[in-house]
Amino acid sequence: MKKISHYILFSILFSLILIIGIGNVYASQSRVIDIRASQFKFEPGRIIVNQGDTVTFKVKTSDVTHGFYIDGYNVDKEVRRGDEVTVTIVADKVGKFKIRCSITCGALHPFMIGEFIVEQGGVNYVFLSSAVGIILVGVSTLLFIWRRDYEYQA
Ligand SMILES: [Cu+2]
Repeated sequence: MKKISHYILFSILFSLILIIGIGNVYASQSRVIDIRASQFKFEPGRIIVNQGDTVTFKVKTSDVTHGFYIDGYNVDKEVRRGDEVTVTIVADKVGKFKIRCSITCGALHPFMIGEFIVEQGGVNYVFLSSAVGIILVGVSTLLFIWRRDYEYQA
């Protein structure tokens, strides 16, 4: 009877860690990225974030009206001179996505392309090590109790 309750206690502890862990193994952060569009480029031309990051783009143009379009992320905004257009997304898809100008802005408009790269999220080592620590403490406590019970029986 006693042993069964230990099992239950340990299972509850373990599933609790799993549930919390699913959301925390990957450390996500908020980023603000300033982008300047001009004929015929985006600066910076390459943006790299981690999966799960909340990314806010602040887009300005330094000459004519451009479009700010990101493949696969359903972003398409018109950016006029003098305006700052803000777009916030959660980078939930891993991969390389093209940033394009979606408004014809001149001869080399089709070549106005940038890259938005979403990398597999970084591992949250603080969380992982504390989870491992809790599991170790739990297991050793159980072993201690089991051994003690066994010795009492003998
Ligand atoms: Cu353009």
